[in-house]
Amino acid sequence: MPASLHILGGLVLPENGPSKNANDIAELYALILAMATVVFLGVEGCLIWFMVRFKARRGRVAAQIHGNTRLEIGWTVGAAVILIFITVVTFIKLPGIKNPPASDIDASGNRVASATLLASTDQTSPPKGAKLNIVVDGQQYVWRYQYPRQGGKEVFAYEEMVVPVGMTVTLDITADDVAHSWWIPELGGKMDAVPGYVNKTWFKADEPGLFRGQCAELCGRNHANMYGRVRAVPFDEYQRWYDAQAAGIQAARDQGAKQRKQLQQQQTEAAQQAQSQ
Ligand SMILES: [Cu+2]
Repeated sequence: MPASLHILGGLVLPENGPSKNANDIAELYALILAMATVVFLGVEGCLIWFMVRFKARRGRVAAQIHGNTRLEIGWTVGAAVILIFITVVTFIKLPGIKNPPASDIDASGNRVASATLLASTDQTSPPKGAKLNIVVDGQQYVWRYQYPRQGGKEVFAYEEMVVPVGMTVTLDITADDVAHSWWIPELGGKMDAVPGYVNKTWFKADEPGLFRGQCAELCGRNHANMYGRVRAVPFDEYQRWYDAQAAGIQAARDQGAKQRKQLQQQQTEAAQQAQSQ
């Protein structure tokens, strides 16, 4: 990713950052924007120049021209060449945007040597090595993330997704109620979250950071507050977060079970008292 594109990200280009798919999208966008700028300046330049050069003057008679075969073939072929060029470049870029690459780290967070292969045909499985699969569930008006179980621990989170740097994260995106749309611009394209469907996408944060996004499909009156965030952290920090989150969830469950038990006990006692009276 050229540094200049990085700087322009969010200004004239789509936001992009540490994930290759987002960068490929930004590069495609930049290429098409550059070509469109050349065409725009050419057309508008000619228009203004002709307006000045051939404007009405006293005693001047307009020439009557009927068609110009060479010119017409020229601009038809020119436009076709531009379209073919854009198509070819898009298809060259597309696999890098769609298919997740291998992780830079293994399941325990150690760096792996050659993680540059891009050979996936199946969106769900990076070609080799570790991956982290998270189920993203859109709900009015919050994002819920279900993490894979690790040693019997259950982990989920809302709004902020914590992931390890260098790990290919595959997302199974769905919704509970109405259609939402998952989009963290710096980490790649947006993906619809539709009840009853699972859409797949991925990202790999090459550097740590906090990447913000928002539900990108009008989903109700509180749509504007349906934020999503991804926090990419070193693997150790991720593992600590995962364990703490699992412990917190377990503690809340235990607490809930205890309270339920107390409540049941109280009810039983009350019933017994009522009977004895
Ligand atoms: Cu929404």
